[in-house]
Amino acid sequence: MSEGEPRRVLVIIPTYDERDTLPEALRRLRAAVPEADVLVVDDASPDGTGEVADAAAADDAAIHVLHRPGKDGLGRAYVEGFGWALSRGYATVVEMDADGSHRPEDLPRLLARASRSDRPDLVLGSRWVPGGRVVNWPSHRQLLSRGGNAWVRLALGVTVHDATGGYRVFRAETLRGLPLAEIESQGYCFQVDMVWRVERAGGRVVEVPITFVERAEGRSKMSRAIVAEALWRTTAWGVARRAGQLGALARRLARRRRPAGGRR
Ligand SMILES: Nc1nc2c(ncn2[C@@H]2O[C@H](COP(=O)(O)OP(=O)(O)OP(=O)(O)O)[C@@H](O)[C@H]2O)c(=O)[nH]1
Ligand SMILES: [Mg+2]
Repeated sequence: MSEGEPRRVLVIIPTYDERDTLPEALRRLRAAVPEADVLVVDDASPDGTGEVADAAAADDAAIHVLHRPGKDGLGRAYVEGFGWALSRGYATVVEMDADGSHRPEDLPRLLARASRSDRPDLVLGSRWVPGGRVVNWPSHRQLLSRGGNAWVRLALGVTVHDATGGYRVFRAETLRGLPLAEIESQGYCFQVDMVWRVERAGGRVVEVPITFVERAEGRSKMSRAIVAEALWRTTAWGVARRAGQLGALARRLARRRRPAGGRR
């Protein structure tokens, strides 16, 4: 890339206690997509992930680290990372976990899809489209993911099959068009929130099959609280959406009953 040319791709990796997984994720990512820059967003991990990220950044000018003062959820970590990316002129912004579940070797395919001539606003790495796979996931996790996705399609009218996954490619303009500061959702719900916002804004979301691999090291941050958050927020949004649809229907019927141009 020549001086002054806009930087192209930034991969954001949020981390909390990922000291054992981050170095390998960075090594594989830099090998698979050497042209991409990387931003690690660490929430003051007690296990020292922030220092591990700093050491990687000291050795490699393409790696950057954003230190946040404490654990504040995946959603806010991403929103801060998006702001960092947009203020530096990146054209493409990628979300990726540190735990090895998102294979860096799949990223060239996602990026190639993002730059096809139909210019999707958001490309999702998807486990639940033909060709998508999960490896080493117990059946209760598969059930939760499939059930969660079926639920958000029903409740919100989201059209995609993997709205909860966190391996995705945004065009910078897509992010610029969203009210990022308003987003309050945290875990899986954050991922659903983002897809739904892009679809409601009329954006084009496409899915590319990926192989999702259960983490081999470290500890999952998935918790009951995160599942509960996803359930109550999506239910509240679904109810508000149905109420809005009913209100619109009632207004349409009332207009139809009123004689044309007439007054009551
Ligand atoms: N900065 C930051 N990163 C987080 C936070 N919570 C989770 N992460 C990171 O977000 C990514 C996804 O979290 P995981 O623990 O793998 O959770 P998950 O992928 O939803 O659950 P599993 O499928 O069980 O792994 C990982 O890179 C985590 O380290 C947080 O509060 N702040
Ligand atoms: Mg994970």
